[in-house]
Amino acid sequence: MERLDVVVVGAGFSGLYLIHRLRGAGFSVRAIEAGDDVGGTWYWNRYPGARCDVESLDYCYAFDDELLREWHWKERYSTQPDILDYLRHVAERFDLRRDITFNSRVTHATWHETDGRWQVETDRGGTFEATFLIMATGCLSVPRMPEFPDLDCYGGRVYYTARWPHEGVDFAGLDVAVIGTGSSGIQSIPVIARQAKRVTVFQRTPNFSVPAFNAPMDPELERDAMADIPARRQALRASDSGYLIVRNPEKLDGKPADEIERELERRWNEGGFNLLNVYDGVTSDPTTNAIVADFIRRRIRATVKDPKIANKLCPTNHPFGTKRPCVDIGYFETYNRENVELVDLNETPIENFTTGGLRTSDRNFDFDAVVFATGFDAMTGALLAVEITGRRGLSLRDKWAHGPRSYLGLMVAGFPNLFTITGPGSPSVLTNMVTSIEQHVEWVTDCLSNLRNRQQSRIEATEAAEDDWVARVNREADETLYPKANSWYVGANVPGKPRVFMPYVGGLDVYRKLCDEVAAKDYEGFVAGR
Ligand code: NA7
Repeated sequence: MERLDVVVVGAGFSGLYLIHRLRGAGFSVRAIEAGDDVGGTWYWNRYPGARCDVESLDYCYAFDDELLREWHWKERYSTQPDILDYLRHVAERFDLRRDITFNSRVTHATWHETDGRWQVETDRGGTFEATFLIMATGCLSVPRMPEFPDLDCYGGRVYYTARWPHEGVDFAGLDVAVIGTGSSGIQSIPVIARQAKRVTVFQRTPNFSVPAFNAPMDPELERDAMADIPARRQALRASDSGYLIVRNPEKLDGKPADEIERELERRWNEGGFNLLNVYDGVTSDPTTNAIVADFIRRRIRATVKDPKIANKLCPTNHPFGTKRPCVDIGYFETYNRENVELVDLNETPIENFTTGGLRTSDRNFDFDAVVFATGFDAMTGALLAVEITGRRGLSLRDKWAHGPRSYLGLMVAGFPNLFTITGPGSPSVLTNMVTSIEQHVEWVTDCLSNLRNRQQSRIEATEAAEDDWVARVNREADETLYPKANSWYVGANVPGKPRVFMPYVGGLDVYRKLCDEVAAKDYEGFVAGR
């Protein structure tokens, strides 16, 4: 058994930075990773067209000047292989692999009160003991594989976007079905359609998607971005989203319609999440939201030639932005191809799979392969996949039976010395994940150093602080349009999951300040001791 100061679960963006930072602060640390390499999300999601929806210059670590300077992104929005290469480079550059145990999935983590230590067990029989346990397991890492009747009878090939074969898939000459039109479906469908003989897309909910206007990295843009790295880092850290998109603070009330249209047009042409920031109140004011949503629907109708198909592709059952908007490359254009068919599952639901394909309420479909792009058990899935047992035998699963509860999305009352990186209750998925991860990793490392300086080795959130924080997370979410959508933000995509809005909506800038104030007030809301 290995005894450590800290065990980290996961070796993606969070785990890698934790190893580097904790090691630098003088702690012994080991990360345990299920995959056979680093990368987390970017290790697993290898489907065709997989790409980040945050611009490359923002979607990378900002903690090290040299790292920023030496790495050159190839495109405005990076592909999965490029991000994986980057993370491998980071692992080499900071010599991180020697502190990672690969091919091992953590199954159990148990707090032993008498020794004040976590015991961590893996599916490979490994056992580790550590004073602190840090879950760096990612927000979207447990894929959801819906149970369709008779799926096991289907004789063709079955693929999941989040568990794509490492050797890739050649769809040439094949009839392919795709189920799911979230980000993974929207990114992969255009690529698969260019390769396959036929593609049938089974859509349950149409999504808002905005073109990426992806392009090779503009060297001038890159030069400008790197000209003053400390200022850039400062700007990222001061931003509410963790990326450097210019947010328009103006409201659209009272503005002439033609001016609004021009602004929407301009933001659309900038690509990606720019449209989300077109005016103040897109995700909180129903009128503003409706105007932006209508603009996108008009764009869909202008792109898709068949008006009936365009209509089916227009999202109407949730406000824009309340499900994470997709950023695409030629998604809606794909439906103008002869070899692509769209099936609206609201009109004709799937009844069951057959040996050759599936049957909806009105037709049989035969295909050689099916691709499930059906999402994740988001935010809590990976934490609850480990049997975590805290003080007095309390299991995290029981504690969260009615939804996740935490203080600042960082710690859970009843679970001493357990930290969650970008856990539920923190801004996480509403922001650039890398900026949020850096904030959490730095806060947690500082907290552990602080405890050590005071000869303390134990910290836990109080129930009262947790109750206040949960109330605040809910209250602020209720002031927005987010809870109106059946999104994975509220767990609506997983049958039986409690409906709770999980991320903190108040902005990364506000949140960072709160975390810093808590630390400055001697870790207010936490109890520390020996
Ligand atoms: P998402 O966004 O959760 O999308 C999953 C899609 O799969 C979505 O269209 C779902 O429809 C659909 N789905 C799920 N279950 C079914 C069943 N049973 N039948 C038909 N359709 C189904 O996951 P992604 O992987 O695309 O993206 C996740 C995040 O990764 C994304 O937001 C970015 O942050 C990156 P629904 O909407 O539930 O009706």
